[in-house]
Amino acid sequence: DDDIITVFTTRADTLFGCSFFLLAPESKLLRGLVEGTEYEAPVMELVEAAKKVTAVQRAQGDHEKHGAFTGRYVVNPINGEKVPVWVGDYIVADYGTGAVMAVPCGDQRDFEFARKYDLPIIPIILSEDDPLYPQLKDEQGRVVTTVDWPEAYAAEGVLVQSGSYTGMTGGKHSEGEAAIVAALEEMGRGKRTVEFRLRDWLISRQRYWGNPIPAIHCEKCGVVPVPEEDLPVRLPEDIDLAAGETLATHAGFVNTTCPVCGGPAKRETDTMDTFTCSSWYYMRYTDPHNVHAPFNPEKTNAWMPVDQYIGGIEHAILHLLYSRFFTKVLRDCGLLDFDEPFTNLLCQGMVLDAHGDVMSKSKGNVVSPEEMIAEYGADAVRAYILFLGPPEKEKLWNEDGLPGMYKFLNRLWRQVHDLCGKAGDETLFAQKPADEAAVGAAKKLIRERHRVVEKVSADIERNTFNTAIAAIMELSNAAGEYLRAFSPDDRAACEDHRALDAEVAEVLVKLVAPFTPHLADELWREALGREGFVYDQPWPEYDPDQARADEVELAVQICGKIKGRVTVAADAPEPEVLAAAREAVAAALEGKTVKKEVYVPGRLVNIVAV
Ligand code: ANZ
Ligand code: ZN
Repeated sequence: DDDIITVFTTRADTLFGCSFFLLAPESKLLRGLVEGTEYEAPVMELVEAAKKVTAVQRAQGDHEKHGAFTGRYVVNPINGEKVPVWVGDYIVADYGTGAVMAVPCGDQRDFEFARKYDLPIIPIILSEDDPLYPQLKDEQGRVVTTVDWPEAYAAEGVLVQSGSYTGMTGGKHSEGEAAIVAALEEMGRGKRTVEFRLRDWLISRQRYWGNPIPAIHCEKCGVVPVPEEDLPVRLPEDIDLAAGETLATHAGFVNTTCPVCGGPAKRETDTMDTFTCSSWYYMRYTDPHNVHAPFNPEKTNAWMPVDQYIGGIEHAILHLLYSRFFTKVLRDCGLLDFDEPFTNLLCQGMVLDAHGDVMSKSKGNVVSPEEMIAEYGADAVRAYILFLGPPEKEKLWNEDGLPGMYKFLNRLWRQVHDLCGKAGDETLFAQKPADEAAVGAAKKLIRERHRVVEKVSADIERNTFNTAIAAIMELSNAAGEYLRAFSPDDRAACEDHRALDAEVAEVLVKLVAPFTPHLADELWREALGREGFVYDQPWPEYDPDQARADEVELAVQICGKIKGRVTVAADAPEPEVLAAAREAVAAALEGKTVKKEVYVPGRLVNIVAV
């Protein structure tokens, strides 16, 4: 007949691999398909059996799949082929359309189903190194309809046995997928869509914390909402939770009067899931003192969405889904003019103990920052934690480097004072006349000042704070060399020096401020003699041209092993660089023939020689 059954698929590229068609046991279509036929009994038996197991359980990968043939066929829109219709108990009725184009070669559940009921498994996507690929790469029709694979084919690859799409890449968002979707849209037999899977959400909880559900139960009037002017309903604070008291046993909370008839009534004592708070709290931050409404949309629209959201991966699924849901509902209500709450998400990795175990109070392996802060200060501890590695990576806690960070910050402190002409007794200066090396140190400091600002700016944007701190250390090293090369008196006597000193001091303080704000503000006022706070200051500028080194040192490798180093002009042409590199390792090359040379500008030259 002419009925059309719609399916939802994320893999339109696999349409040629569809060898059967599945309906959920709850499908309303089933009865009509099998009524009065020999297939009615087995299909209805399966439908009854499926009722005894929840749909969630049935859809789980490890649950044994059950199915029955309906005796009917559908036509595959892409190639006109007849495909048998089965009922399958792992198909979820309320996801997508409750009907699935089964592709056993690409979907593990369909694969297991095909194996169990001996249905064809048609390979339609292969990687080019697959043994079947040479045989099928030009094949437009069907030659292979079953495979000896142990499981469905997870690899991305090239479409085979797929009509005119054969040879295109397959996979999500692939060339083949785009082409097949376009063809279906053209024929009016399919369209792109977005599918959500948000289950019903029971928000009521039987516990004290959580926001009260503003409802009143009256014997006469039933469930009555608390009138708006009586909101919010507040939790009682005189409750003895330790003694086992609950909202339901707290007479002062429970007993109230009915807002409709004025008779005695009882408050709802369930509270709401805490997700009902965490799904929109960030909007409240945009208008925290508002006593009339959750927020003033004007303010919320001005501040939101959140530019950078940070949280543990444990919040990634439900919290983000609910937050988006709340945002979209509020948008649909006309309260918000944006539709995604967060622009960027950073999931920070956990800090584990030295053995790689999660820290927890019950395991007694929690390290407390208080003691470290008491010894080294909050700035050193914060900078050290950020220095441990990229924030999204898991880290093993190790305190050994903390004294090193503390030493670095102390050195930075002295250097900034030195640069400001406030040298203390501990500073080490070479009281010697400026020579070529000293000039080199000054040039290097100027270059580092620009390079490190560029690097730290980019690292902060990428949230790689560890490499930003490492770069500040490099600038500090350059400052150290410079300070050792010129005496304070020489620097004080020269205008150029004074300008450079002041500039580098300011840059160091501003760069380190996000990581060690206390230290930075102290230096800002004490050493630099400025007012206010660093966070009110503009971020330092840099000149990309000055950040480039005029000379670079390259490692010279022979067959991947470093055999020497060579210094060349940063913009030296490749033949010149290669010649210099060969000369630097001439001894090691003796008696060998150079087969190949690879130049990675700014880093290395690798010579393959045998
Ligand atoms: C063909 C196909 C080929 C699929 C392939 C997957 C892999 P997600 O990504 O979770 O949204 N599907 C659709 N509706 C379903 C339902 N009601 N019950 C069970 N499975 C259903 O999953 C989308 C995929 O899940 C869809 O893409 C469909 O199988 C299946 F190599 O279609 B697919
Ligand atoms: Zn009443």
